[in-house]
Amino acid sequence: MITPTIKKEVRDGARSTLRRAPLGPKKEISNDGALSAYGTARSTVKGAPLSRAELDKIDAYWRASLYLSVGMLYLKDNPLLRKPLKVEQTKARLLGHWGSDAGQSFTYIHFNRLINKYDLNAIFISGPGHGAPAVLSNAYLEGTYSEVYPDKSEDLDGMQRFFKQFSFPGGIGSHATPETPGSIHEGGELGYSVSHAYGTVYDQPDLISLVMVGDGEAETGPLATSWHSNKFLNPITDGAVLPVLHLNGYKINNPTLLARISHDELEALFVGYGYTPYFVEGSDPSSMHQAMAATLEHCVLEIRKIQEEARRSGKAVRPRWPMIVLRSPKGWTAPRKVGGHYLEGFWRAHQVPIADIATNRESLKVLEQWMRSYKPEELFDKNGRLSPELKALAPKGSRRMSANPIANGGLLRKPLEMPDFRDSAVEVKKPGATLAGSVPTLGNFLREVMRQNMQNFRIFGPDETESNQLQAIYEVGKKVWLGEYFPEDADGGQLAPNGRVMEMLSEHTVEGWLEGYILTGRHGLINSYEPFIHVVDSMFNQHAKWLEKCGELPWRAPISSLNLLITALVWRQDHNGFTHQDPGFLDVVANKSPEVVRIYLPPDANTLLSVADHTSTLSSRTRRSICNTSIWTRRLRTARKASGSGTGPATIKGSSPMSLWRHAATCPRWNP
Ligand SMILES: Cc1ncc(C[n+]2csc(CCOP(=O)(O)OP(=O)(O)O)c2C)c(N)n1
Repeated sequence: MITPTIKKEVRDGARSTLRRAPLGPKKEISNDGALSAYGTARSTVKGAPLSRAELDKIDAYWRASLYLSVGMLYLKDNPLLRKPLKVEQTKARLLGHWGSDAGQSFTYIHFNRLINKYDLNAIFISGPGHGAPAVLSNAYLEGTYSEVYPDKSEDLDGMQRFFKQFSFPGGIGSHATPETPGSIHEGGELGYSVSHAYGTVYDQPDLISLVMVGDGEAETGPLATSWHSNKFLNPITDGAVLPVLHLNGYKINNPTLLARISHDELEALFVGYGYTPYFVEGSDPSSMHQAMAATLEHCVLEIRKIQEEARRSGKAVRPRWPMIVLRSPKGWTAPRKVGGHYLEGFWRAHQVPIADIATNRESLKVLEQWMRSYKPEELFDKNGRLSPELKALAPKGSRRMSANPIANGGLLRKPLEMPDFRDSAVEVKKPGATLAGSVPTLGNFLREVMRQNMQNFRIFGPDETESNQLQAIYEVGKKVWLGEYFPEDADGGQLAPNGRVMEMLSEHTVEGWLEGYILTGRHGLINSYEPFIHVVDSMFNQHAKWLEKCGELPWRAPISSLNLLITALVWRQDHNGFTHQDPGFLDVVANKSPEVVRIYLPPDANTLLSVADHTSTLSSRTRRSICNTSIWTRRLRTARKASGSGTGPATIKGSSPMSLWRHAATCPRWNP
């Protein structure tokens, strides 16, 4: 009898592993234990790079951002507490989130130091998004907010309006929504921060996207799979993502899984994903400042070293990219207990931490004391402006993460160089007589589009580009692959470290990449089977909503369309039977405003070419989310019957081919 073992097949003989992995909780959860978010900093990277004066200033800047964050949640008047706080100066309905603000702001501010020191080109992506006060307060401290919204000026009146508008009727939402300068990711529905972040850095070699990942968010499927994006990052031609897993321990009501597994297990998880995780853990501000300063700097230098080495040698190998695990208390710097219940360091700090200020005078007092603990009088001058000494810590101009034009990608977007689509057309001598596949014909055209746009156009898909018959594009751009290579890959594998097609079997991840790519000013297309594009229904919704909101903001420049080519129609159940899903993705698209979506149903090869040309050109001018679909079979059958001939442009009695094709789209401007 053969005893089963964990076996690893290799070409030159089998090797097996019978070692037992060192799993299982090894460390107790206690205030002194390694899993506690409390205490003096514990960190992988040692060192204290900050002088006393620097540390004090960074701490003061952080306090300023935290003061503003709490102010946003509660106040509609008396912004700097120049008078004792009264209930009527607070908002009647308290909304927003506090839990992740301090950790996010802490990371943001420490990265500012490195932006200044190394002249970094960086953006910040707030994974949970509902930590928006952290991002908004930093945009305000950097002056960007007042530049974009002059009525939210850097003075007492402006601050009062800035506070009041947050989560207030007619104001802004409590997430990093499109109104937030510097944001390309609103959070809201959790799970897409890492794929968005990677999408931003492909083909942007000097960009670092600093992404804060919620530990709750990290439990979602889309986020869990998106860690693999590092296998598609070319250190020569792409920038870098620096993920910071925000291990603040709790979600809305529950502990997070990653905060309650052993240190070894957590480390092994991220090593397994191909990262080098650096830990920064604790709650004592002074030592945490030093630990975070040292760790972030170490990571930036490591990123630079990886990139310099790859760019010098010309060898695009897959390195172990750095990442950070920041374990800090949820609601850090709030009172530890209120009314006998744990607040800071517990799930109660997730949203508005003290909710009964209107009915409980004691709670109002606690809130006031808490806000005053940040010492606003030391941070802002008599007019309500951040003190010049602190202001000097913020990066300048477009180096501010809130003002980086990459996060308003339409500003940087270059139109695609478009070949003439007629050059790829199928010759039609007489109607209904020519047989030609639509998608292969499109593949020929996309190959030419790619050839002329090798730096700002990519094609994405879960695993179906070849199955969808788009393989002509591989003549110009192969599939990105930074993993290991086997000899058989040379036999039609089409893999290359500098490819232009991105395939991973996660519709979520490829959709996230494309969104990140176009939100930062580039162009692309997803091809996917109709039965499984449903997987990203909800991401599509979120992107469409983002676009709709952007349309109301004059300062947001239009970005390229999100193009989806949908193939393998579910109407054909003869092959896969009833195992595949339904054609309902179009229902999801069709219920969006026509201002943001277009559906095209091109019934033959040449019409599909015309659609591809139209949508690509359109994307250069307007803000559109377009569903390029090839759901065409039923309409064509109607046409075929009428013309009595084979596949190809057909006529229905009394109508020209033009008018027939026109019915195949929801776009009034398409002129096939
Ligand atoms: C996909 C999804 N499911 C559920 C929610 C509801 N929700 C909002 S916040 C939250 C907890 C998030 O925890 P975490 O990501 O750790 O955020 P943080 O603690 O940093 O605020 C949940 C479940 C959501 N926003 N998105």
